[in-house]
Amino acid sequence: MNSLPPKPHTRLLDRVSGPQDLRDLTVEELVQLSDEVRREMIEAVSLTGGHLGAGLGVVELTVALHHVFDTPNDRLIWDVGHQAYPHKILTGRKDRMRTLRQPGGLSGFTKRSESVYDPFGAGHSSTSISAALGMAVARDLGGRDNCVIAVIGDGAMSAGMAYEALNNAGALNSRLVVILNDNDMSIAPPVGAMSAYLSRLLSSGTYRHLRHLAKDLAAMLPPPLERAARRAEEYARGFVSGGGTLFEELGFYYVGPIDGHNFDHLLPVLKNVRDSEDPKAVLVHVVTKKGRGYAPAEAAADKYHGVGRFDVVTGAMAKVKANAPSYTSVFSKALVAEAGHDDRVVAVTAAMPSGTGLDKFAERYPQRCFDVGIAEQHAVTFSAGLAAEGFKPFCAIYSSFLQRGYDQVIHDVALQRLPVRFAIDRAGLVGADGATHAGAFDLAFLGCVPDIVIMAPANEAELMHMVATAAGIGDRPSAFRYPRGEGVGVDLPERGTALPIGKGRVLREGSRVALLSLGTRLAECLHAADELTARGFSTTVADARFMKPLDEDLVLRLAREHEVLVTVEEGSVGGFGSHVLQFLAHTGALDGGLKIRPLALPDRFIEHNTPKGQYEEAGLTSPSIVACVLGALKHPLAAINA
Ligand SMILES: Cc1ncc(C[n+]2csc(CCOP(=O)(O)OP(=O)(O)O)c2C)c(N)n1
Repeated sequence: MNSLPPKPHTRLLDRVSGPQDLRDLTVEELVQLSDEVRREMIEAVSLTGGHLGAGLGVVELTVALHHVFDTPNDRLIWDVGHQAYPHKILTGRKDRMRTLRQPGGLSGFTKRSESVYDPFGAGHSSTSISAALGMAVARDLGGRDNCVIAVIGDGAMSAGMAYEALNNAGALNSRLVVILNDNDMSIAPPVGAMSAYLSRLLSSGTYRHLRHLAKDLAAMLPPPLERAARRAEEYARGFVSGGGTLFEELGFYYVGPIDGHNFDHLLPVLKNVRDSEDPKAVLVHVVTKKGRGYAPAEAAADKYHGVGRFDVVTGAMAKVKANAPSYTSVFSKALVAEAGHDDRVVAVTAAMPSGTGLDKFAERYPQRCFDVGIAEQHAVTFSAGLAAEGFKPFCAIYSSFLQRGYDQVIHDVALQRLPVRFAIDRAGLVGADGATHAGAFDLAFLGCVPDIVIMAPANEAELMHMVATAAGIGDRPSAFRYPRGEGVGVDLPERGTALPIGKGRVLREGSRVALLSLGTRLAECLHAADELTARGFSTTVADARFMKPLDEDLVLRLAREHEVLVTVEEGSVGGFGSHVLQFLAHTGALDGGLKIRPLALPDRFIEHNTPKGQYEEAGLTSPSIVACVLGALKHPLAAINA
């Protein structure tokens, strides 16, 4: 279906200002409302861009949950939060949907500060069961009786954290509902044994005929559920016992699989689960289709997971004019080039093959590329194992997701000096995905780890050189971090050339001011230098290339030969500038008259915006750099520029 269903004259949705308005609707009305929510969501996302497929797949589930449960008193927790657009439409945010992911607008994820209907914020995956269990236990301790429901996808179920939570929940005797939204997709097709297990559950338990269901219920359900089911036989519709499932072994009641687009299945099951007084966790296995109801998204669930603007009728995505290849694609090209020269080069991704560019590597070298699922901790230690056996693993993980694997970086990789190469994409501020996805902290959290080499390219050719450099570092771990988006448009070599370890480069020699950049803010430094030079302040610009080992000769020379030294990085406090300061403090270079100013991200989370807007807010653009220098020099124009 390419075109959407015709618009009804009176929209039910217009009468729904919150979940209380859909509690009395009939099934027919819920079906109509679902169509309207779907239409509303497609139209909004076609204008704003954002996550499309996941939300379309849970429209009926969302409507059913708000129909059956007493939200926000009952706590509804969406895993990742990227599928919560229908939930936002139904919980009083319909009029702001066209501000999604825009500066000052709605977040693309659930967020506590945005609505009482978002009891737990998300962005990173597989946290929902843990959070829900905490809330369920808090409810018990507080003597309340509300329901707590976590909705988690089959992709998110591949993360260790989800198992930790299931394991705990199965033993805690606290009433909790986990809805496993099984659409047989992560961003890419799901991987691993759990995914295969869920498929087997589906094929063995396809929705059974009604006459079997009452028997199934009597056999499997706890007494209150059984009673409720007996009261109304139609309540039984949709129940199928998986019998002896993994989830039952973990201490859950398992209910399913049920059709997540069919209210005749959803409503009785959810009502029974709601009314159960049994202090035991229940897992409801719901089967949905990602992209449901919008043909282009159904046909290409991976491509429509997250989209830019698109044409609703044709599904055609708006072309973004690219001036240069993206850092991600350059990393991919560079790694393929390295792999062609060395068959020990292997690549690891945690469920992000296209996001990291490793899909291209996998096309070329399918045996040497490993998608381990949403499992960053495992990805790191798995890479350590590969390195311990002499391979050259490139572990490609977004900066913010690498936070998940931090202990593994220290304990399994660095402590053993294993040469895992970390390709850290989405470093720095990432724009519309906002604070949950910002790559703000990797320089700080890696910089304090002994023996690791840390690089940040200033442009895409430098990235190629850093991939080659990392390939050659065989005696310790290394990392290179690069931003989301396109490069600056420099010529690219066929293959990178290894750089001298721990050496920076000077791009422009001056005498009074030195700007020392790490990463892609170099372009802003060069603009700032133009401006400063035009105002009569002779300015040196240097690219550190390495945060670790630090180019101490370069740093010392810049400190000794200039009146002002400004460091610039797209990372939090505690990163590059802090290391420069630490080093200079011990040399005594700070005891004289040097005015040093470390420019880093401010000590607060930066909300979603355009990357440009975010960097302006962070004070990391050329006008801010100029203002910082003028301020250090106590120049009268400093106040005007600030
Ligand atoms: C820790 C972490 N790693 C990776 C991601 C990127 N990511 C966002 S959604 C997603 C797929 C989730 O799949 P699933 O849970 O099945 O939900 P669906 O989108 O299919 O509804 C991934 C890998 C993330 N958000 N958090």
